Amino acid sequence: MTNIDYVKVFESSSAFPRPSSFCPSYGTAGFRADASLLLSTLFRCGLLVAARSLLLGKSCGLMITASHNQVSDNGVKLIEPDGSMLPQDWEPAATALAQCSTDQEVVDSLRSILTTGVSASTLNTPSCEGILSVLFGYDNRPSAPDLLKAAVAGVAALGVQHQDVGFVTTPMMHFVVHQWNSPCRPASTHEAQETYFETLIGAFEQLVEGLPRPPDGGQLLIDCANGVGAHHLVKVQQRLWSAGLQMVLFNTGDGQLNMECGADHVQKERVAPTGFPELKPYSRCCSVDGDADRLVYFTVAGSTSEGTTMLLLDGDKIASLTAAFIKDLLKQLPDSVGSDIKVGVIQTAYANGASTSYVKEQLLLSVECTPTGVKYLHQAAHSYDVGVYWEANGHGTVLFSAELLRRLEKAERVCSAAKDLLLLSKVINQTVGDAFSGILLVEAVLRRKAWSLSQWDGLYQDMPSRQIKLKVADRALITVEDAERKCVTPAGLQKDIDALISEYPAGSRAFVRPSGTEDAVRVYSEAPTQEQANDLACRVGKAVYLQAGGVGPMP
Ligand code: G16
Repeated sequence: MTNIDYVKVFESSSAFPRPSSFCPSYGTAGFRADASLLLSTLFRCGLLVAARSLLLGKSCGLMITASHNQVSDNGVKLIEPDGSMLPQDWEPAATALAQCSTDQEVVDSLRSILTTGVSASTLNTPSCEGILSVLFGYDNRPSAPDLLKAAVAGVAALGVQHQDVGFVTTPMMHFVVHQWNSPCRPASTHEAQETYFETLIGAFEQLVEGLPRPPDGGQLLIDCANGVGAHHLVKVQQRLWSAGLQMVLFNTGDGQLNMECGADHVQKERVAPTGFPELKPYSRCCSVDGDADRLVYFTVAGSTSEGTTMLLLDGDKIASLTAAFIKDLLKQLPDSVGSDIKVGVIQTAYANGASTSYVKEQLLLSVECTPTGVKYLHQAAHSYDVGVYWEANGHGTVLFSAELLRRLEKAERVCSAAKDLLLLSKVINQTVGDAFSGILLVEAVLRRKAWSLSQWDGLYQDMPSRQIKLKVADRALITVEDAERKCVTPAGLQKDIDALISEYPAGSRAFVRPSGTEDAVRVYSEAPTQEQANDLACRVGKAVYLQAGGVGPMP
């Protein structure tokens, strides 16, 4: 890599100094912080993604978003040429570059990435300057334009071109980057976006072709979190209405992004989002997050004297519905195609215990548990022919192996189940978790099974659970192991958590972990009754507060 102009890198870097009190780290899904702190991080991510593109000889992507976080935050997600996330072995290099204190350190850190590399396998790949570019996408946060300029400056400092994809959801961006690097590269990123909708909607239309509309007329009330999803959903409303799906959009941008709305709010608080009409029992509703990569469904059950009961159909329920449907289809394949197909369901510690039991005991499928972060689940899903992964918060997808797709293609003319599985692999975004893809998937499966929301909800009954978050002075002091189910430091905290759990009935559990997207520590609990789950979460939260330097209100 001899043709890098490091003087230019040094000079460009000087326009984006790192605030001295800000020490960014690559977190659960990239970098995330208050937007006012992020100009240097975006410039350096521009350098990094351009360097990665040069090393791979392909176009990488950079999405400016802080997803479910409050509107004053922003962040960056880095995308590989195949549409996947930045490989984990690059994360330390990303953090080191983002934390450099001087422009010379930035140059040295970049030089180290480009010359010694962080992975030997990437070093020998020739560069293809001139024919590759970095693709940029962003959500509708007001800080996006300035951060985009910083990222563009980083890419330009390495002499790499860029393409502005514009307002996109994160999953659209992953799909577009994948398309851009495919043998049939689209003429423009706009065309790649059209291919995205055509692929997903075209497959949905075929899956539901000839089936009657649901008894409720196919109406789905969608909370768009005042995020970028609304911008695109509105464009496909008419076409989907013709296919029997009537999307009624709320929180399309008049209110504040993610404020008392969005998938994270609905899932954590178990309430309907603000801006929603009064719900009729079992009316179909769903909520996506700010960059539309998460999806949860919800509804209300019949009214009681105390009001209606909120029913949440979260990522675990979506995974269970999907895994059950896929399993049924696989059973219909002839032995020559499908006798040895390995199916796995990947979850995190947040998965409701009842969902894990349902998948293991009713569906008889294997379950794996990884740390939080779709980057871990996605990687684990790759070791199956069909890897179904979802986090309880609604982030997930299903990966089909290339070998299985080849077998299904051979069989599709003679076997309708093979054709259906192929259509599912198109409805389901293969690059990353995707709320729009999730809606089409859920709606198609419910229609195929002629199921109501209540029947779907009846797959299993959730264990009562509670999630809270609290602040500590330095959340890095809390370290965890065993897929985040055990706390290692502060020493003694896990012993206290175990002692608290032992005071609740068998089957109760709780854990603590530092968030990788917010300045917060998360506590999760499950117990036989809601009161017990609330109580356990609160008491574990107090123990964390006392032992890990809590600040602000004690839980
Ligand atoms: C991101 C990740 C998810 C993760 C979530 C919360 O989601 O992609 O895998 O579950 O953050 O992470 P944490 O608990 O570490 O804050 P999103 O939708 O915010 O990009």
